[in-house]
Amino acid sequence: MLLDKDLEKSFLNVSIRAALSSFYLVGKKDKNAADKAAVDSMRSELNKINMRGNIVIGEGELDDAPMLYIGEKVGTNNGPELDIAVDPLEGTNFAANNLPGALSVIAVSQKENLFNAPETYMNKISANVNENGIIDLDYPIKKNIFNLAEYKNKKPENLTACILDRPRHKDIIEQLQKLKVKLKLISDGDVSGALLVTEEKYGVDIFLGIGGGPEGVLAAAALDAFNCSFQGRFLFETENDKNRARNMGIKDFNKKYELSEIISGDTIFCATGITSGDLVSGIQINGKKFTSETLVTHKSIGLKKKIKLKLEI
Ligand code: VTB
Repeated sequence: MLLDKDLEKSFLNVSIRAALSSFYLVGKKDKNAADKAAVDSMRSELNKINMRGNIVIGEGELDDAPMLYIGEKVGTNNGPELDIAVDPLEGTNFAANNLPGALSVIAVSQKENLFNAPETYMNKISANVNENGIIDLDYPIKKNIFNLAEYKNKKPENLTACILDRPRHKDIIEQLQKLKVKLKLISDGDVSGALLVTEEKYGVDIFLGIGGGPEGVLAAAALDAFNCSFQGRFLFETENDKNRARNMGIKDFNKKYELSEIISGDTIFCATGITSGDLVSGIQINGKKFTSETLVTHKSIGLKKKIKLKLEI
């Protein structure tokens, strides 16, 4: 079974409405309020769709998140069985501080085709490469850069690497500097960071480093439609992390996940801009109408484009 065009329109609407709701809280210095607005709206729009939806990645576990928690059932309980991953507000700091890059993100697959990711860190790597063995999480940085340079027919100093600006990345950043690779250091928003490898115009050749696991799975859904490569390895630091992983059926805590193990089958991915960023423009309000821009991918029909819409508020 494939995901039909109507579902694509429905999820596009979900993503746009969540972005609009959050937009009203942009620059109000209140991350939680901006997040809650996106969550409430996303949940209420999801519940209008004819489907039996299961949240596999959401706001957290039931104890911590009253809405869009992992395992929550959404939709009219009538229609296809779908797995849904959401990040209603990716980049809460961006929204609270009115900075570029806040997004509403959703990814959908048929039941049991989307990895149920624990709320832990993930070591990730992505690039616009569709051959095995060019980039790999287990290669030293130098090997990844040299392989990618050869593959792209560029010199290492003409490659750009995107990475979250965190003390934990000090060593990787120093190695990249030694190789004279150009850096794009991002303060948050690694869904967008990982997706900047998809097209030359963004000027990013490789994304790497440790960020959120759920964000890794969301990015993987879009990277799959772009035929890019992605690998991720969860990092389970505490006993609590390990117990949660065990409960989710993860046996090998050190496993390196390939893209095909994270997402398979048909998928729809939507990322709507709340504030304008590298990937998409933010919401603009003009009287009773607003304009939104969404990156939409739909794997089975090869759709990967930005959709700009002017709609009634
Ligand atoms: C990233 C980024 C998010 O968390 O996953 C990051 O995409 C990782 O966590 O926007 P740390 O901030 O602890 O490094 C965010 O920055 C916030 O969820």
